[in-house]
Amino acid sequence: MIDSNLVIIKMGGSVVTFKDEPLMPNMEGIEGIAKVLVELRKNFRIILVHGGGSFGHYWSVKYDMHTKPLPYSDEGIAVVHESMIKLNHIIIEKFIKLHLRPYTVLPSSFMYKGQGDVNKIKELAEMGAGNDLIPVTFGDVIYTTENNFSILSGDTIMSLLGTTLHPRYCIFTTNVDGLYGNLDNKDLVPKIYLNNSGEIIATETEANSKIESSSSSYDVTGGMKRKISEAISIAISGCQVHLISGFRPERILDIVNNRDYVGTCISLKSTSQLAR
Ligand code: ATP
Ligand code: IP8
Repeated sequence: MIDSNLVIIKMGGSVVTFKDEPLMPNMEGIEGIAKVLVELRKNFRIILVHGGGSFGHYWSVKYDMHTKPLPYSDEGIAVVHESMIKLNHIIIEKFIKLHLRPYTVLPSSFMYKGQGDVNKIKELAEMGAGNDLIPVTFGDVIYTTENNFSILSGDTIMSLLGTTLHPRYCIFTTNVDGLYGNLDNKDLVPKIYLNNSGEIIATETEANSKIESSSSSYDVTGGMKRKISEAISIAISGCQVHLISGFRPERILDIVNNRDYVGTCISLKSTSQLAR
């Protein structure tokens, strides 16, 4: 059953940081989204996830955590985790100044042995009900089992939360307008329809359209390719998934108000027919 009052949003690392400049937050990107959340919070409960951008990804590449087999170096684990806490702190501080009421929840508190803990995830949705609080979590390096740690992408967190909590909308923001069928000519794919097995049965304009993807050289968690596969698993569970530019955050309001917007919507064929 869809929780029609809940929206889950990922602030991509490409929005909240300058991905090409190590350890550089993008304060305009953070502020732009915060201002829209002030409006959105009037009518919806929100859970926010943010990515690592030039914080977590920068250090995980430095410590070779994307190429080396486990276990990672202790120093790498400590430094990546600290950098994510630092980025989270920058975001939270800005949110509070802009009159939002964020409440950080470390991903390690709702993960157990590398899997999402359903009860703790449900608690995330509960803690933002009946008050103004917005639970905020983020991609991180987390303990799994047998002395191993693993990088947990914010995109994977989106799919854990989306498939467990069944929000009305799951929205991924990045530094591009949505999914491009062709990265070179920025040919945007506005709609992707899936069958119940998650196979793409049609795009807005043509059946079985081929979607190209590539990932940035220091994206240890797989960039856009990973994002699309997580988005598909959320959409299969019945939730509409939207990919939009985080630099045009007003598009979040267009989505929840059922207005036309620039971006990519991924949904089950049956869900999209019901919703629009
Ligand atoms: P982070 O993982 O740091 O949170 P993010 O969630 O903001 O980052 P990225 O992983 O940087 O997102 O993915 C966005 C990038 O994906 C774009 O900047 C674009 O260059 C790249 N990309 C690769 N293939 C495509 C595609 N087919 N359509 C759109 N963007 C694509
Ligand atoms: O940026 C991974 O989260 P993402 C964060 O959402 C780290 O892929 C620690 C690299």
